[in-house]
Amino acid sequence: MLVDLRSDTLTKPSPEMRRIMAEAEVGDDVFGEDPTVNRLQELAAEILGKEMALFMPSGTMANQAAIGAHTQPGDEVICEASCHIRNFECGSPAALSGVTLNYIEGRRGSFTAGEARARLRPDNSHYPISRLIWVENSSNRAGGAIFPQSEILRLRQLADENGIALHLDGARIWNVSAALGIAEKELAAPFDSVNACLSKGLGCPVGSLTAGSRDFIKKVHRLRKRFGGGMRQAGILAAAGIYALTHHRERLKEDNARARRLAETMAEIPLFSIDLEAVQTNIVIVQVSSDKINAPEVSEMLRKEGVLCLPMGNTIRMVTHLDVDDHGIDYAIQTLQRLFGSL
Ligand code: TLP
Repeated sequence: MLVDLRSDTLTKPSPEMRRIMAEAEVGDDVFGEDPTVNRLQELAAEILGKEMALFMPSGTMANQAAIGAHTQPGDEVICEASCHIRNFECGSPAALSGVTLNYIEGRRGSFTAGEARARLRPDNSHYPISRLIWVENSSNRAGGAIFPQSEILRLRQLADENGIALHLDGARIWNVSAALGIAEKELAAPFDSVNACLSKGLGCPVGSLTAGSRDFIKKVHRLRKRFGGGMRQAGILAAAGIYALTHHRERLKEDNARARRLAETMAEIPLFSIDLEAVQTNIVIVQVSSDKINAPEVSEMLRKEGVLCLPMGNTIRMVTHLDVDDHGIDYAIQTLQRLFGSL
């Protein structure tokens, strides 16, 4: 038995998704002539509640193009310390857009409007210009925790008072929507722009979406070309996106529930310490709190039993997804209890 919990990016397209991809009507999307890409973009704009959406090759490119579209070199982006753009995008905000990140050490990946307000730069020639506030929801590194929507509304007010843009890295907005029972467009409404990934919980092989106003998407479109992300007969990939948006959102509640079961099991094993309150969607991050065994060793022991997880520092991460069912989670839980229950 193999239960791969390293990431929700590991899903393989289902036979039905592959069939729909193979049959997709295509054209050259750099000419704007791929009907399936155009359909996906219209559907995404509708679901995310924005004027327009653009199909992007990856979440990283979607994030970096959004930063580039909102800022000028020398500007500053206010974000949370653990966010993906700061830690896992190889320095791209500096390398591609020439911006610096003014990061807040928040809680569970979120921060308050008061904390953001304290980071705003006065209008003085010594300072960078505070141009963009960045929210990640759910927070990857905080174990899938949800950024409180009430605080997001306060951030909107702060952004309006100061003429700043507000962006959402909603790579896993679908899981947040499933957890809260709130539509994605409502979650995205306070933001000027939003990114969402098709290649994570939704189970597509490739792709992300960026949504916002017509003017914003025009800038993102140019940056996508500059970054080498103009795609040709991309309808084959967009077809998977349309299929996933239509068929795979509803089931994300199951992934969230499975992550919760995993987390509750691990909370009972003294070797692991876990912030159970942070486990609100499909990610579980536990600390290995022992001086006898470390996270890579725990991960290796699990691997030998067919349970794959991701060691990060002295934590291990497990992410539930489309290709792990209840049977797989039962096996992972039994394996954790058997290997570590008495340690
Ligand atoms: N996250 C991946 C890895 O890069 C760590 C994962 O396995 O979780 N925003 C967030 C919040 C993300 O978690 C990720 C990917 C991205 C953006 C980037 O998406 P891709 O991998 O499509 O460039």
